[in-house]
Amino acid sequence: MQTEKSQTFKDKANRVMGISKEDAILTKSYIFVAFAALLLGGILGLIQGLNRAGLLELPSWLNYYQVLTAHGLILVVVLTAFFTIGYFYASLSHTLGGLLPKVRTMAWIGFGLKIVGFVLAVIPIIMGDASVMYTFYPPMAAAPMFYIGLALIVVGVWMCAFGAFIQVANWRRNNKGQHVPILAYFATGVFILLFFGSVPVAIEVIVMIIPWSFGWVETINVMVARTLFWAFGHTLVNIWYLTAVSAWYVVVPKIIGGKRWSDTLTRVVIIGLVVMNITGGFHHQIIDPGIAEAVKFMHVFMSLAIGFPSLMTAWAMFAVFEKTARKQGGKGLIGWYKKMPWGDVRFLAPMIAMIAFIPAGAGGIAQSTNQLDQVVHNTMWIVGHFHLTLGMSVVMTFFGISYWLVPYISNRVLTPQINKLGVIQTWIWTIGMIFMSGAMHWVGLLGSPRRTSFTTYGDNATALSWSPYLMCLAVGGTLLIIGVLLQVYAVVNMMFFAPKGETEFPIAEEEENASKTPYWTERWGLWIVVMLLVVAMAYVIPLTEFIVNAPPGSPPFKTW
Ligand code: HEM
Ligand SMILES: [Cu+2]
Repeated sequence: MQTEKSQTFKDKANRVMGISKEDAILTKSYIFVAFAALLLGGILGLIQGLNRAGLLELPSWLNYYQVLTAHGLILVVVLTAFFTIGYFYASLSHTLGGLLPKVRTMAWIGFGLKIVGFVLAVIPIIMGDASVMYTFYPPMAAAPMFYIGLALIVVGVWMCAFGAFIQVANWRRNNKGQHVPILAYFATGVFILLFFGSVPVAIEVIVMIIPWSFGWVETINVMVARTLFWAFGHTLVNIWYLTAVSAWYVVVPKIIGGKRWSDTLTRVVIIGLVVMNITGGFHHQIIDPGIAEAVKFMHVFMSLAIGFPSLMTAWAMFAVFEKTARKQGGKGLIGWYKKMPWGDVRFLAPMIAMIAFIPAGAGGIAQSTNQLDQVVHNTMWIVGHFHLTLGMSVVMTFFGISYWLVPYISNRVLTPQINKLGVIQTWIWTIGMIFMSGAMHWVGLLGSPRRTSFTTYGDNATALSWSPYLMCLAVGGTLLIIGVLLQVYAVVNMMFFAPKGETEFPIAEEEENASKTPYWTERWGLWIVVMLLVVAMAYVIPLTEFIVNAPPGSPPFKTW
């Protein structure tokens, strides 16, 4: 923690006057784009849900796979990246005494690159030249412009990552021997993962796919491409998770009037998630041929290792809740839960998000197991799984954050009306997701494939038996779109119309008798080296194998 003495004048001024105008506009822009993406992506999701239930026939100019590509890209890349960056830049600004002008400029350049990249990627999707879905697996090939757009998005993310590194390094220079404030520490972990995790996908897109999609090279090594994609894709998942976890550890305790869980343990969880993360990629390729069993085993082990910091998180959070509630007079073995502020959306949304992570994480462990994955691979189960993890645990935490972050950056306040709206929104989203994700899991077990537009396979009996579940899916999707509309309304209201006033950036304090955090937690150089060693252990042998014993490469295909 920072001591009084070491605070610079700017630091203090910032604390008194709230966020600087320039930093506020930056985060506001990122958050605005994130929620615009939620609106657009949600509408596309509803179209898919209604189509799959046989309730909506798409017009001839709108293909299911076009919609699916856009839905995936807009929600997986745009919503999450813009929210994460906007949130962590506000955190850096708040806890490190305002952004350096140069860092702010980098974040704006990153913003521009991402927007331009997104527009370039969307044009071919709309034209029907890029229905390759957000995973863009070769040998399916989109128009080159799609990949150029993706590459620009990655470079835009890098600008923001380096901006964050410069900001943190600058603070450390001016505060020698001190621990980086906890949210800035989370931001450091997230941006390290964003940078190192997106290097593989950048290599895939820039070195392999773009030349191939232009026709400069004839064939592509499909195995290498998929592997590079998932080294990134799996890391991305954990970046979202780490972002949500930051709010669980740091913000939620403050909102319930409690203290933060052990600072040391929190930092160890962050280091653990950073070091062990990139190596889980092959659990997305468990069913892929051509990967040695031993390699798959190692990746499954590494994937399950991530469960360890997750369980530590679960333990820590419930300990904080119980402790706080008991201090406030909560009684009984579980009776204390009544003391929690269930009517406060800033608590309710992340709380339900955390609870949802229990079945979500369990499903993930099932999928990481070879034999179990045989049953659910490429079925709707998987879609159910990531709507529960991403659509529920992560996105609902983002929603919960928005109810204080948006007023904070807009110099406005959360009114009781909007809080109430938020509570209603949270329940609608919860019920909608239970319906939709539950139906997806179940119908997946019955064999319904993912990424497949409506068909009864010539009135095949098995396929017909899916109908009631798909109908449930559509009901859930309809509830969710109501949730999307309420949430977007709340954000716009808090950004532009709510009454003016000061809103606090909620950061919980450490416990009074907390033991001193050891300084090795600050040695990021060391942790990055460890991370790279673990990555090398997981990827050098299989990638060498794929390249040296490469099967014949594939020319591009347009399968739609
Ligand atoms: C209104 C809310 C939503 C609805 C109704 C909805 C519906 C759907 C449906 C029906 C599918 C799948 C179809 C298939 O495999 O054929 C799907 C896929 C997907 N959804 Fe959603 N969804 C919603 C919100 C979200 C959110 C909030 C996220 C993430 C932040 C998300 C991420 C994804 C992803 C990544 C896919 C997979 C795309 C692919 O397989 O290429 N969805 N969604
Ligand atoms: Cu994964």
